[in-house]
Amino acid sequence: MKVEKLVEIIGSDFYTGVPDSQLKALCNYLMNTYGIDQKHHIIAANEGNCTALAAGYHLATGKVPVVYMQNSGEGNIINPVASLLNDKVYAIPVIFIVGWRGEPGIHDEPQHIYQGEVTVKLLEDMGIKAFVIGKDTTDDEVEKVMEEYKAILAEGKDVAFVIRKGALSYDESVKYENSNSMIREEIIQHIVKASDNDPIISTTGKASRELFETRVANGQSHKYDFLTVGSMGHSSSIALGVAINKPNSRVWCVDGDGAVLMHMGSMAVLGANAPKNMIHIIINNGAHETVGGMPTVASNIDLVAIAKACGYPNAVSVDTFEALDEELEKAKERNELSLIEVKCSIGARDDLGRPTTTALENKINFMNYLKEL
Ligand SMILES: Cc1ncc(C[n+]2csc(CCOP(=O)(O)OP(=O)(O)O)c2C)c(N)n1
Repeated sequence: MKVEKLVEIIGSDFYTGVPDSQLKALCNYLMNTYGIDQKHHIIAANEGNCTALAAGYHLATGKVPVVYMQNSGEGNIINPVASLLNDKVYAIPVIFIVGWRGEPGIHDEPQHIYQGEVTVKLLEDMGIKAFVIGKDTTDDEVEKVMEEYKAILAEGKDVAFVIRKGALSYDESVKYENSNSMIREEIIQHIVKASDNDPIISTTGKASRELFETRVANGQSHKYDFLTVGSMGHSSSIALGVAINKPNSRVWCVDGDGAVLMHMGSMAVLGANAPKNMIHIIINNGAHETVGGMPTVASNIDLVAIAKACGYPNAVSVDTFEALDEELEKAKERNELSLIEVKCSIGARDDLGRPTTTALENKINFMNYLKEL
């Protein structure tokens, strides 16, 4: 169905979410219609934040907000849904729009398989009534469901539309760009070169796919890399766990700005622990590039100041390859926790592939490699 029709049927004037490639039609519609506008559309740091923000909107207006997200975000909403929205607590009505990655029977990446299996069940377990919208769902059907939903929402309960692959369409496109010049894949090639044989923990999305392909292009083993294919926002915590327990090895984390924002508290814990053997690199394109390029708030925040305030003894920002190479070398030499923010453009190769090894193979190879260190 056309996204404009879905929005019209839902009839809400406030949307908050974390972008999803499967909800690109909705995300692009919202960006074209509202951009980022406090009154109508806010991209929040994680889906739990979206849920709480939506709750605040309801408290202040009495109206029903919409939270949109990929199904990977269900884990992030469980706590605020169960202990804030639920009708045994504050009975706050919210409409969720959930992109269904990993739907059973439809091929998808390993990180989506289990989440795809439990997507509808998890919503139902959380007391959220779900209706699945597919390519063949008619506008009339959705209208009818929305009529039922209105009665449910009026009781302070929550409802969801689960969106199958290709179910929503939007004819307009949106171009997401910034003024940075370095491209992420080349930044990763420079990091790989500097990292020698050190382990690298890389973040969710195209960064990990580009790291995988960089190893292939270099004829190198994948054993050095732990690709955090799911679990967005957690790669720096994984790296902290590795760094603490492998004190004689240098450990790199290649992070994204969207991922850092999603669980920013991890930077405070990293700074407090300050492992001497860890280098945290944030590739900052101010966007959720992997899922379409929708903006994060990271273009307007000072990640270096945040890192320093969290206790990182070293933090710098670079926007040229010369400065990047220089800072990579300095970080290697100093034997102290270091953060390097790398300003990056928005975009990737069209023919970028996906890891050809399984997640389990990745883990086993990585663990075996760590044993050698
Ligand atoms: C909890 C969760 N929410 C949403 C997603 C979908 N998702 C995958 S990658 C990505 C964008 C990551 O942005 P960033 O860290 O800035 O990296 P970039 O894609 O820009 O390189 C999103 C939103 C996800 N995987 N998990």
